[in-house]
Formats: sequence, structure tokens, C-alpha cells
Amino acid sequence: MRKLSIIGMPMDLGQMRRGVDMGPSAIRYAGVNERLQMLFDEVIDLGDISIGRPEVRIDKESKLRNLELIAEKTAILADKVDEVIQSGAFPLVLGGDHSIAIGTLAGVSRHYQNLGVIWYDAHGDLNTAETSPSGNIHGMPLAVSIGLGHPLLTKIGGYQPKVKPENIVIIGARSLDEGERALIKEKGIRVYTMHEIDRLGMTKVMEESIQYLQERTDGVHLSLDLDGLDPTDAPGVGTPVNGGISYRESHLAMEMLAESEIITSAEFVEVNPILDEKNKTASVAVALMGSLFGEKLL
Ligand code: 4U7
Ligand code: MN
Ligand code: MN
Ligand code: MN
Repeated sequence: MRKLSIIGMPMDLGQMRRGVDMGPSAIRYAGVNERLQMLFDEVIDLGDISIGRPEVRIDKESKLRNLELIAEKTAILADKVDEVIQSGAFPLVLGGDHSIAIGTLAGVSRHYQNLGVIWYDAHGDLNTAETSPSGNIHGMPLAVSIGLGHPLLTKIGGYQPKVKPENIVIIGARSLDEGERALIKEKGIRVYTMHEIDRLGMTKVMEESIQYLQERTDGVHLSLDLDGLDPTDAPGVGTPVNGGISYRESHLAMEMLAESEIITSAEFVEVNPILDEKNKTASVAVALMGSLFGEKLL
């Protein structure tokens, strides 16, 4: 029996633009439940994790903005994701800004010796307080997952790291900060930038990524930041970068992941309905989920 559980994580504390906390609503409004019900024996929408933060923010100058609240809320998400996996269902998390991945990965990685991660994103999200140009924690979750960053974040769940650098594949990168580039080289993280996607084509990029992860991991988490796509296809994101992955290429990538059957958990993040055009970005997210979970054209 194939089961899927949906968890909404309406958190916007990892960055400074309002609206990404409405991502889970926008994705539900775009029909995620209906779409995925066709593909699973059972889809359970667990609703949203309560963030309940006050409107006023205080630490505007911080190098780790909203650190304590993010640590508290992502730890709750980690336990929820853990519960879902224990129940035998596939966990699908709806963001929220990308800092939520700190929690998702903390929950998922308890269940795997050698968790793999596909980080589909215009950015590396490999900053620490020392390298971040913004102090926004949504630019740090991948660093946190390999054990780099503030202990309040790296130690969620009581152990670290959650993922080994060599088990990570970044796809779609085109905006990397200096410290992130250095870290990628130092740790040997596999990255397919837009250059490789243009040059090799998405088919080859996905074939290589899937083979690479199949050889060394026992489960693979897909962390899909909608800004990995080109802003013409996914305009409702807080940190758009031109020259991104196309809608079709993204579908192909999801279809190849479906065929490979390597994905064991997923999250779709950074959907911001306030910045969007008629819920286009949430609709793209739902369409990509369809392909990821095995929807066929024919
Ligand atoms: B996202 C940035 F400086 N790197 O750290 C930073 F360019 O989750 C952007 O990928 C981070 O959307 C973007 O603030 C985080 C910046
Ligand atoms: Mn991004
Ligand atoms: Mn991101
Ligand atoms: Mn973003």
C-alpha cells in the first residue's frame, strides 16, 4: 500500500520578504491533494505546523536572523517527519522558506545510514553566519545539514551531520557566494550548474545524478526550491535568478526521478503567492509533484 503524508510548514523566518508563509495554502489551493490522490492508495494531509510568531521582528541586524525560533520550529517539523516515516508513509513537506529543510532533513536522516540529497536550486544554501552576505538562514540549510553552522541548528535531533557532503547533488546553481564556492571545492560536493545543464542536457545530468546517488546512498531526499526554475516559469519566489531551469526540463527531471524510484522524501519550498502571478508558481509545484510521483502523459 502506497501512502503519502503532506505536512505544511508555513514558516517565513529564514528570510525577510513576507508571503512565503502562505506557500502551503497556495500549493493546496493549486490542488495538491486531488492531484496526488490519483497516484497513491492513501493521501493524508496533516495540515500545517503551527508557527504562530508575532508580526513584529526584532533582530534586523543579525547574522543569524530568527535563530532561536527557527531552531524551535524546525525541531518540531523534524519530529513530525520522523513520525510520518515511522507510519510507513512518504513525507511531502510544503514550504515555507528553505530554512525548513533543516527540520525535514533532521527528521528524515534518522532513518538512513547514508542519506542522499538532491538540492534543486539556483543557490547553494551553503552559507554559515561567517560567509552569509545576508544573515538569512534560508541561505544556510545545506551547510547545516553537513554539520556546519550554529549548534542550535546543526544539533537538532541530537546528532550531526545529517548528510555527508559526498551524498549531495546540487542541480540548477547559478548564484553561489564566495564562501559557498570554497566549501563546494573543499568538501567535494557534486554540483550541476546551469552551465552543465546547458552543455550536457537535463537527460544526462539526471542520468549521472541518479547513478551517482544509487551507488552510495540508501534513500534520497529531494529538496526543490522553486527558484531553481527560471523566473518566467516560477515568478513567485523571494530570490529569483535569471537563466534558470525550464518548466519542461524540470518535468523531465521529475519523470526520471519517478522512473528511478530513488526518492524517499521530498519538500517544495520558497513559493511566495504575494510575489506570484495568479498562483502560477504553486501550480508549477503541483504539476512537478505529479511527475515526481509517477503521473504519465500516456
Ligand atoms: B534560497 C544568498 F546572498 N546566497 O545567503 C544568501 F545571494 O533558499 C541567497 O536558495 C540565499 O532561496 C537564497 O542570502 C536562499 C544571497
Ligand atoms: Mn534558491
Ligand atoms: Mn534554497
Ligand atoms: Mn529563494
